[in-house]
Amino acid sequence: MIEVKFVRLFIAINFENEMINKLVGLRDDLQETSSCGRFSLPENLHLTLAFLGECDDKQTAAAKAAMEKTTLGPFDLVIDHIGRFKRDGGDIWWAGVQENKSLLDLQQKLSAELRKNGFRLENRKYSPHITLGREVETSAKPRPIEQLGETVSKIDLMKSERINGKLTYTSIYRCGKRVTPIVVEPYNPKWATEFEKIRSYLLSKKRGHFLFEKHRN
Ligand code: 2AM
Repeated sequence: MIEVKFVRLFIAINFENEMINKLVGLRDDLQETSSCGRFSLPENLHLTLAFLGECDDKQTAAAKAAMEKTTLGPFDLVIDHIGRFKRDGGDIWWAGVQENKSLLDLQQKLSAELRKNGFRLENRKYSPHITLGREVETSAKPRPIEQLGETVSKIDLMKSERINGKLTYTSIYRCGKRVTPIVVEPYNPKWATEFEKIRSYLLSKKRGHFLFEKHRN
């Protein structure tokens, strides 16, 4: 008999170290004002786009295919508040994402591709958050915070498992591009001469009038 192996999967945005350090600062602030709670490890801080649950090999391949079909242009993501989901036995506290059309588009496109590939996803409204702590009892209040953020250009298929009792998330597949910095050439005085030649030529032919006059202060 063939044994079918299942893995617990979700698709998430992971962050660079600088952003993780800032999120750890928020987690530490929360922990300091809490009498109890299970607080997220730095390596587990992420933003979930879709929770897939237990998947076999075929579903894992289908999830990868859906990610590939979801186009991802780099966009800026900003965290600007701390909030909570009320729960009996201790709340879930999180860092909240500022309203972001690019993020919602990404989440919706990805969900549509996942559904096409057979996944049954939750129909709840997407509420983007980065969990800082669970089962938290605290005197802290939900509040706006100084903005922090980074440019997002990739998404990860994450495996969730307990290793020696420790909740461990591992990226098993990554989609998207690293952001390539725009290279600005150093100023070259030759350009000024060339530009002046073109400008004089166009003005002499009365072709460049609109182009050059429009931007004159
Ligand atoms: P949470 O942080 O609010 O619990 C891995 O569990 C990731 O998937 C977490 O970010 C978790 O969000 C999210 N997730 C969404 N729906 C889930 C569900 N039904 N069960 C477990 N995790 C879920």
